[in-house]
Amino acid sequence: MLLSIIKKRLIAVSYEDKELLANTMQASEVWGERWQNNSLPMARTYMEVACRKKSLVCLAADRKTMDGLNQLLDEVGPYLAALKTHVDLIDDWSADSWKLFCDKAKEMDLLIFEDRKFADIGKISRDQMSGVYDIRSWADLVTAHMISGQDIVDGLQAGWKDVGRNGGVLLLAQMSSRGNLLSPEYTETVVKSGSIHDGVFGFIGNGSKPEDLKNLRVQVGQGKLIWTPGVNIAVGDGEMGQRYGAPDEAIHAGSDCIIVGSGIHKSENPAESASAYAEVSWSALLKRR
Ligand code: S5P
Repeated sequence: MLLSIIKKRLIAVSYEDKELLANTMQASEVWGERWQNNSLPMARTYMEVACRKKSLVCLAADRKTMDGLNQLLDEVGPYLAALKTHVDLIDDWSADSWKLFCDKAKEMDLLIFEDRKFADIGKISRDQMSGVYDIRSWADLVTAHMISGQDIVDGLQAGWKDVGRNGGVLLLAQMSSRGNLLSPEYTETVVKSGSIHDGVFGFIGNGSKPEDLKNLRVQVGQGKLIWTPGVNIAVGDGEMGQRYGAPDEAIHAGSDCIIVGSGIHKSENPAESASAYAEVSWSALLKRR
């Protein structure tokens, strides 16, 4: 009994020490091997932002009006490291209102991630970075499927280069949705070619299954980042085939960022929920070190 109390105290002390240490530590110390093995500027920017904000949370801001998006960002921005958008699902989108929204996100020290899930050939993907939404001018990160081959990464990178900006591509290596067609063999192929490509920021892994994530981390190695949707403090099945796993388990399994949507924007108190996800994710990272 006495022994277990002492043991618990020791664990608590060492955790507090780590927390204290983290306040003064550099991102390189907090992220350890991940930092050492990843020199992509955008990946390091993310690791630094996560340390400043003490959060590994990317908000999936799946709201359909500009007012709804702005209100959500005002409430939860301080608890996030990144903001994920689906620019084409907003009913009252305009270039001006979007610019103001992105400026606000930048002021809140957030990476902006357009989850466009590009899948076309390289040159068309490059052109799709411009067009009405002009994604290349405001997004720091985008998602892509590698089903059309690895030229898609060069195409997207060329899109950013066309406007003199840097960005990173997150390749979908796994998905969280029931019945998806991303087989283990497909995952392996995506990771093999994506891991050696400088334009690849990292991979989307399945947050609903920690064992899938562990396998993915082994294949990816220590360098590239893994970001995971399908995460909710209330684990289980979500709407229309979505599945959820626990945020801390995802990070212990090797994820570097939890992508949370409904767990925050559908909560009765989004700020409270965002703060809880930030706390869980940051503590899990400190314990993983
Ligand atoms: O496999 C995936 C990949 C992505 S990027 N499963 C996903 O759910 N996503 C995205 O993450 C999805 O497009 C949505 O914006 C978010 C999850 O939202 P939630 O409400 O289920 O947390």
